[in-house]
Amino acid sequence: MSSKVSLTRYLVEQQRIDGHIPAQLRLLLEVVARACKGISMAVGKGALGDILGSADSENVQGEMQKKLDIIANEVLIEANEWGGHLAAMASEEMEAIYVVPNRYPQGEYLLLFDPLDGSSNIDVNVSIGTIFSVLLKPEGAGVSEQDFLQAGTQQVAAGYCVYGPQTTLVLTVGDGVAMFTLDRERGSFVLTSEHVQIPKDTKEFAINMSNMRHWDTPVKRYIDECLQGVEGPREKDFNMRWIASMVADVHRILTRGGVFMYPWDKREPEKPGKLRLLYEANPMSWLIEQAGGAATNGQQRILDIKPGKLHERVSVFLGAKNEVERVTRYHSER
Ligand code: AHM
Ligand code: MG
Repeated sequence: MSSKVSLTRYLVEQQRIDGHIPAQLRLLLEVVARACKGISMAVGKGALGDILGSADSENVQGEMQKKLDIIANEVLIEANEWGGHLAAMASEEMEAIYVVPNRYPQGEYLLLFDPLDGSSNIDVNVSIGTIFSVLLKPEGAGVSEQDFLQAGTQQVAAGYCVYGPQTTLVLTVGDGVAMFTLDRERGSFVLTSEHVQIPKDTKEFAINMSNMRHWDTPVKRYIDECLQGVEGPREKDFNMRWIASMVADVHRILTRGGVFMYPWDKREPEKPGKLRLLYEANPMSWLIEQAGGAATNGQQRILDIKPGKLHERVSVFLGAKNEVERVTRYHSER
């Protein structure tokens, strides 16, 4: 890989060589990256800025918002609303879609995001991130929530930015997965890995074990077999990691392999899962598939799910292909 390829150059070359990134999409991705730089700066201030703690408000999911949830949401909206590349945005932190105001030109793309994923980790200085997904607005006048209800296979770009010891932007436009590390001195994202691939097998799983007693039988079976180690049917010892930031757990999996699960459980049986389909599961599932992994909800490929509503939730099993296929098979065998 040639040294010091900036995100801008990578996108220009994608546009030029493959022709599958139209100029407006390139602009959109650059703007998202710029917003992520702004969020990274805010995150880095920690207790020195007015960013930690609760905002004393609830989002549409009934979850308490942190100050940084709201700041990150505003940064993304302000960066993206005026460029002319978007028709509307949707966010974990907003009940309704945000239509680009009339004073700005309207573009043909829709941007969805979880502005600050892993909110419970903000105040304790553990990795958090921004997740985003880009769709094309269906033809027709105006824009409505219905326009966002597209299967994950329709995404034209997806990615996340993880704010950890390093700030790393991870992106797919359907041509593999590329990672860009923020060069803090230069203020630009630099390409640091390309054609990322996840091994098909793994000895590392990520799940919140404290929910074990609430899990469904297939999930209990899968984890129980992992825990039996070399003496059990898997005949190998497994390691466990759980960061409680999907962004950071997925980043570890894209970097060194593994499998991530946030299944349906009996705590709130009417909800299909905790994570949101359109701006968490779909972009992550596409990245994982682009890296040779798999992603299902236990029954079907996540990217094939036709969403019924904007903030729809879903069970998530993603990562190493053979492990995801195994736990999915356990769901069909019960
Ligand atoms: P958030 O978007 O409100 O931060 O919630 C999503 C997060 C994921 O990043 C993470 O995998 C999960 O919630 C952790 O949940 P739990 O605290 O139940 O382990
Ligand atoms: Mg989230």
